Amino acid sequence: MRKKDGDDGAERGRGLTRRDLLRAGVAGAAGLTAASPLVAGRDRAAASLAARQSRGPSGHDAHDMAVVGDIRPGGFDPVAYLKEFDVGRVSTLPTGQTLREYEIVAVDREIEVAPGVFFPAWTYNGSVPGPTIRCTEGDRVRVRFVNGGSHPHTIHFHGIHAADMDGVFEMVEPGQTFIYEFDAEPFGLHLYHCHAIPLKRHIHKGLYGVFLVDPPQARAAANEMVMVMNGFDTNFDGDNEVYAVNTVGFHYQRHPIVLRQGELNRVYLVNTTEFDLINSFHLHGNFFRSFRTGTNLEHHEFTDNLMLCQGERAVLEFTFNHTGRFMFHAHQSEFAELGWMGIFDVREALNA
Ligand SMILES: [Cu+2]
Repeated sequence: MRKKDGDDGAERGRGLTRRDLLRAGVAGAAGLTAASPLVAGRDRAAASLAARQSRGPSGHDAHDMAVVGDIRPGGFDPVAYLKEFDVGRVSTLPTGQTLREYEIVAVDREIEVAPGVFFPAWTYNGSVPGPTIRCTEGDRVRVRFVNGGSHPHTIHFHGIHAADMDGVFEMVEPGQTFIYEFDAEPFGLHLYHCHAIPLKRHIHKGLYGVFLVDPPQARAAANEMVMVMNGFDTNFDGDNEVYAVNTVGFHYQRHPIVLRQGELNRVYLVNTTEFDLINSFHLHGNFFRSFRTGTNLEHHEFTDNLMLCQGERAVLEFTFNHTGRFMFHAHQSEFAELGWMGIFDVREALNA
C-alpha cells in the first residue's frame, strides 16, 4: 500500500491496476455480466474458457457472472477451504502417544486470485493457503515434505520444537524429501511457512498454511472457519494488487457465508499478508471475543475490530442475535476495496 492515489497514472499500461480490481469487485457485487477492463488478453481467454466450462446441460451458464464475476470452477474453492481440516493419518505409538502423519508437497502452480486474474504461485499441496494441519496438544506430528517445486524450500512450523526441526537451516532442494517430527505444543492457533530466502518472496508466492493445535480439552462446539488474510502482488512491483481472506478477492461477497442465528461461530484468523505491516478484521453489527494466538482460553478483548501484524493470529468467537447480511472486512479501506471484503448471511436457526 505504498502507492498514493497520484501514482495510478504510472501503473497504467502494466496490465492489472488497483483501480481495475476495484471495478471488478464492484461489477461482481452488482452481478453484471458485461466485460470488464480487468479481463484482457490471456485473462479474457481464460475467462471465456471458464464460461464455457460452467455451461450447464441446458445450455445456460451455470454461473450468471462467469465472464467477469467469478473464478473458474474446479480450482481452489475458498468456501470449502473454510472448513477443511487435515487431521493426518492417525495411529498410536508404543508409548500411547497419538501419532499424526501428514504429506505436504511443494508444487509450482498458477492460481486464480480474482476472476480472470492469475498468479504464478508456489504452493503446498497445490493450494494457497496450504492444508490446515490440525492436531491436539501433545500429539506427535510427523510431516513428510517433498519439494516438487523449482526452488529450494522448507516448512517452518511455529511452535516449540528442536532446532533441527525448525525448517530454517536445512534447505530442501527440488526433488528432495525432508521429514519434520515434533510434539505439538503449545495449543493455539499457529502457522507454517517456507523459510527459504529471500523470505518475503517465498512467503508471498504462497508457501504458508495454518497449523492448529487444539487444547487437550476441546473448545466448545462451534461453527468453525479458517480465515487467512493474504495479498498478491500480481505485477511484481513489491506491492499487493489483490487482498483477500483465503486468496480470492471478494469471494465471500459473491458467495456470502451462511451463519445461523444464535449459533456460536469461531474464526481461526491468521495474517500472512506480505508488504504491508498490518492487516485487520472488522465485523459489522456484532462484537467478538478475541483470543490472541489461541493459547489462552480466557478472551483478551471484546471488540469489533482486531489488528494483526504479519504472522500474528487470533481465535475469534461470536454469535449473531440478528438475522440479515453483515459485512466483515479489513478496516483499512484500501484493502477492503481491493478484495478483502466478505458477507455473513445470518439466517434463522434451523430448529427455530
Ligand atoms: Cu520457499
